[in-house]
Amino acid sequence: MADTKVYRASTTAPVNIAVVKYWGKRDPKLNLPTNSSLSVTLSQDDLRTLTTASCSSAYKEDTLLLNGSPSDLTGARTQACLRELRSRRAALESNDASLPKLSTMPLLLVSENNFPTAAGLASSAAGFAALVRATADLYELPASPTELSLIARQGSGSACRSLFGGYVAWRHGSQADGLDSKAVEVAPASHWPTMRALILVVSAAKKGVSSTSGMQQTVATSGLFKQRIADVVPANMETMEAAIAAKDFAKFAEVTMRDSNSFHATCADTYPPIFYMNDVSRAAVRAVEAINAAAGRTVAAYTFDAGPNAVIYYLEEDKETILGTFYPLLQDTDGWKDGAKVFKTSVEL
Ligand code: 2P0
Repeated sequence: MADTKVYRASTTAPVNIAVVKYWGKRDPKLNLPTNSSLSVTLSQDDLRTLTTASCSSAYKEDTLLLNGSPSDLTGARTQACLRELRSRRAALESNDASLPKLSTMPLLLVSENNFPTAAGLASSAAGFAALVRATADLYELPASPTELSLIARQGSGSACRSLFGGYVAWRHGSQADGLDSKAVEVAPASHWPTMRALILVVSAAKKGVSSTSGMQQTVATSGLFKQRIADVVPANMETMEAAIAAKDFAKFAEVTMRDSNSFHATCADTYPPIFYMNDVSRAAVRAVEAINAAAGRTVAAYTFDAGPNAVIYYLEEDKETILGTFYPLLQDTDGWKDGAKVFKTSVEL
């Protein structure tokens, strides 16, 4: 009798926010970056993607349901991930004839975020990390998070960093085949468990210039970008790793803010220029500067990705100061419900 059983595995993957930013590809096809990057993984209690991967010979074709809606699975990036996962499963099957032939069965991937889609938070990192790990679990692949990061990277660069909790580096690597362009844990969340992040959702609008095309334009046209890659990022990576090792918040904060500023400066230096931050983003920068000046020490650090939303890092011991400043400010912004507007979160264990 034909095997029509449904095989299934579920997993979750967290969102990560870079403190040294990935921006630029040296190989767009393999999704290899021009520079290393480093991120903090946020708690899954607040922000995560849950993905169930299943396969069955009773299914008709590969299908992806994203937050309840059918989504495109035919993109080159998704296909690269699925091809790699299937070929690893096929290798296991060819070594052990007793294994069911899952690699030839159509897949159903059901993916959901626990944060409002309308919040405009980048979800491709958690999305691809969850897709890759759920399918790897379904296929019972003996792969470490770093090995899976090589696959998730091909879905979306930042996704490779969402396979770990805590503090994570994506080493840019130098090989043409990309096999050394992978994520590694710099420190577990337990190393510095008082780290917190506040996400200020400034706008839920879809960004004007996608990260993928924006970074290509920057690589092609920005002179400042060359300096960022040659000098700024290598120095920031080194200082950031030392700051994390020493749990030196002032240093961590300074590099975080400087690196965000450097990234947005290269965006402005792109021709034509790319602007992700808006007036509200800039007000958040000023608010952080004011909090730090009033405290007489660094208690908060801002960072912005390819959009206007601010992420503020701070330590638990300073929460009264940070929340006291930002909550009232946010409550004045009309049209926003609290839950979709601000997320207070910790670092993922
Ligand atoms: C980062 N960003 O390091 C940087 C900071 C945005 C600004 O990674 O083309 O969606 O899919 O590899 O990963 C956004 O870029 O780009 C990103 P692709 P991705 O988090």
